Amino acid sequence: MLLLLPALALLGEPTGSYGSCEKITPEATHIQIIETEIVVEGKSSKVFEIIQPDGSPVFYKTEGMCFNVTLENATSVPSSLHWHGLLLPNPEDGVAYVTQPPILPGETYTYNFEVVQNGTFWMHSHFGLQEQKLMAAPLILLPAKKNLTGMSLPSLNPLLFNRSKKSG
Ligand SMILES: [Cu+2]
Repeated sequence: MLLLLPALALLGEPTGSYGSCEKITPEATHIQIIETEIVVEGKSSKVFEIIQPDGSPVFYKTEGMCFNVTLENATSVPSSLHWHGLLLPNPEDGVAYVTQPPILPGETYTYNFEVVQNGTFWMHSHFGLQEQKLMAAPLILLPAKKNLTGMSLPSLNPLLFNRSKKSG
């Protein structure tokens, strides 16, 4: 029992070693989670989707900047998004019932912390089987202070991301 105490003490630890990013900022990237429908081999299935205002399923951020995301739960069920593999203050980790209460339908939650790494990651729900129902998307952290001229971003695997929607 005593061995568990140091681990429990880490929950809710304040930011600190990751630099300062204001919790509420007006220029936050608005990410929405929605319910949608896909058709696979002629059969329709209800799934989730993570979308940005421009319709892109891929979220890009640059190392050294603030993450600064407002997540809107536009589904009919509680949820949250986990930023897989990111080094961040524990309260920003996005795991419902572990580091935060779930975001209820129609509500928003703002995540903000300094991006301290680069590479290819992903974001996904840790709530129930939402991840298995496609509440997941690429999350790419571009390197800071590097000349990216002439560099092309990787194209997405069409098998994963060309969804054929039944409607809308
Ligand atoms: Cu994960």
